[in-house]
Amino acid sequence: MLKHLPIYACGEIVRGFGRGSKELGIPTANLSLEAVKSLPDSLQTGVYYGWANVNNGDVHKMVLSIGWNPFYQNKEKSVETHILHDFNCDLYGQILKICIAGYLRPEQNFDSLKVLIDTIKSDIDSAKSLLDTVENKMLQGNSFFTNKLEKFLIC
Ligand code: ADP
Ligand code: RBF
Ligand code: MG
Repeated sequence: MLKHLPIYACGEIVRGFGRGSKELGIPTANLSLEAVKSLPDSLQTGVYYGWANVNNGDVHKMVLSIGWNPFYQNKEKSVETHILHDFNCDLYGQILKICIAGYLRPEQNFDSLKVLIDTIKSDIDSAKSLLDTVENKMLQGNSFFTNKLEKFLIC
């Protein structure tokens, strides 16, 4: 599975349950179903790190969750990106581009919301330092992030 990385993907940011910001204080940009389906089946569920931009803007570090969120037992598989940047607005309808650089851990269930939040915060710390390697910084500069952006094009 890991031999497929890095993976580049893009799609429209759609609405989820709205829990990321409200319950966790960690907003996640959820990819459209078409974009989720465009990812290889071999990409296992779990937590990943990489790079992301919105509507061809600056490329920021990100953490990514792929799966059914066992803590919430979602019925639909989701691909959610928390971008390590403060946006002052919501991003629904905009185009998210991601580069999945590496795998962190499987999705888990937790005894409390606090443990889920603390675990995501530690994922963020890991991603920050892992993305500082020369090899991973090169991915940030890939022309994929600046290539012509066509709305609703799934690549
Ligand atoms: P939803 O369940 O609808 O995805 P969230 O609470 O997870 O709701 O996130 C809401 C929205 O917050 C995202 O879709 C995006 O538009 C916005 N947002 C603001 N800042 C960020 C960020 N740093 N990373 C990801 N999304 C963000
Ligand atoms: N949800 C889980 O149920 N278990 C997890 O282990 C888990 N890990 C996550 C790691 C990261 C980096 C992020 C951004 C989200 C994670 N989530 C996990 C998803 C979380 O429950 C979800 O973002 C919120 O429910 C809002 O949609
Ligand atoms: Mg979300």
